[in-house]
Amino acid sequence: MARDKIGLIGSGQIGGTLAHLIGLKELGDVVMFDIAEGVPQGKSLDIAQSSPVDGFDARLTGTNSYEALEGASVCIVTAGVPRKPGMSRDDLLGINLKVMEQVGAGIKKYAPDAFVICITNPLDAMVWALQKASNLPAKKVVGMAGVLDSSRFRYFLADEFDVSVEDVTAFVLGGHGDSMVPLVKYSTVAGIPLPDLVKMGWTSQARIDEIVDRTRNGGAEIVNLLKTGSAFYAPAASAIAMAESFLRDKKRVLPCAAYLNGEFGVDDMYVGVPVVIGAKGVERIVEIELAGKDREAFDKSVAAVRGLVDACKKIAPDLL
Ligand code: A3D
Repeated sequence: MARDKIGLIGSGQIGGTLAHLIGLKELGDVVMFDIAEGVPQGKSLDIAQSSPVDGFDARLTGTNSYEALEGASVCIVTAGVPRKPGMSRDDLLGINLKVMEQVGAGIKKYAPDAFVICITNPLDAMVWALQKASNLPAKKVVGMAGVLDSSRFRYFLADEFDVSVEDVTAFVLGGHGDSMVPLVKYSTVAGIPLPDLVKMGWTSQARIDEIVDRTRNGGAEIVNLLKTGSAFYAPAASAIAMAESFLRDKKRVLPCAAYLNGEFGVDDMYVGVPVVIGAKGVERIVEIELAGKDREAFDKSVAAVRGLVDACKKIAPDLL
């Protein structure tokens, strides 16, 4: 059986880490694309030269031409520019929106059957724009944020309880940003929900509140430490979990930015919700019941995403 081709559009910090992980996990051959000349070529050659040491077989190539993505089964998009001092959120939105238009056109032409995972920020608006620009079926275009936000939440909880990360499950829903919604009720240690663990005296509500807050600010915490650039190891690992579920038809239940058309009372928008990812892409949206404070927080988060999508519509009305 021929190996799958995985296109990485954007070969920066996350792109390079993705390529390395794909090699180590033998998920397929990798085509790294970027507008920066030499960067995808240099990174792919460097990683390829590690393959004899680590013992993985994968063909890694770098390119500045979309043509090389021909026939890709998965495309992971990190192309874009980060926010620089003096740049407003709308400035960034305008620039990355143009990038999504170019990337969408490239995918549409050369990899129309691919499962597409968008990571570029502002995530929920960019994945929306990418789906419009590529015109691929909405179930084949998803955004990565929830897996990362949930993984941060899981890590902090495992640390708090001094238990294995493997035994902690957590769900973070909503848009990717300050308004994300970590769902305490659906987060567990070996199936025991957090509110029960508070009752059992394993932790206090105040500690849970602090962890929820730290999760919400997880991205900013890393940006402040790194000073140049943002997180890339955990974001790359998270997108790989999504790609693997598609390529191996694992049907994992993962929180992803998925296209909602009525589900959760949301129309024509991408928002973080639990989905099943299998060989057909997003095979099911898991419409859990949200009530009380969780519903309020989710609605607030949806409103924040709506604001970004409306700004996109204003900047690029032809996308619609
Ligand atoms: P970075 O290392 O800057 O890589 C971005 C790459 O995109 C650079 O190599 C650029 O040359 C390239 N690029 C720019 N314009 C184009 C274009 N038109 N076509 C192709 N390539 C282009 O960034 P990074 O890898 O650290 O992060 C990538 C993106 O992910 C950024 O938008 C981050 O904000 C975002 N991000 C999202 C999350 C989420 O959880 C959603 C987490 C971390 C980072």
